[in-house]
Amino acid sequence: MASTPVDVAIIMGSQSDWTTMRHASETLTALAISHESRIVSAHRTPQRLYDFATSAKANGFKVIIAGAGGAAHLPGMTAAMTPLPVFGVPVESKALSGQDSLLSIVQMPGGVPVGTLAIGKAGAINAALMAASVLALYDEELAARLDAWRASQTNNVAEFPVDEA
Ligand code: RP5
Repeated sequence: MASTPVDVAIIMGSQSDWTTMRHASETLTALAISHESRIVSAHRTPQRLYDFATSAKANGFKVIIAGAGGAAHLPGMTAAMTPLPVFGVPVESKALSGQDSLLSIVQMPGGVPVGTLAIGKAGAINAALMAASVLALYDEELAARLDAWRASQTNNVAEFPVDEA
């Protein structure tokens, strides 16, 4: 029996990226979107990347979130090998604070797009929300959950600041 397809794949170049990319996973979990997370390195495990990217669509994934730091080729190489939408998250690197990751991911040549988010945690959360928006186009229940998530965020913003301890 075929296994149930998972909607979103979260891939990252290293275990060290999980501190950032877990925020994408947590956001998808909050929206009840099926997903799985894997370490796939463009440089250290190129065959794993090839196998993943070339079979991602056939395996039922609908959106890919790819996080990497430094010379961050993972999102772009993934986008080169799949027609699925790929959202790239620049992980904050030690040497250049993620500026290297950002430029590596965002400066794709015309014809091979990677939807590039902000450096770090904010980018990981927003990549998940972008994935949710795409999936919600054809899923009214998810669209309602996404609306509720955004309404909750709005309701949690206090009108006046308070002194913090
Ligand atoms: C990249 O190199 C990874 O995405 C990670 O952000 C960075 C450093 O990897 P580690 O040396 O911590 O494994 O490929």
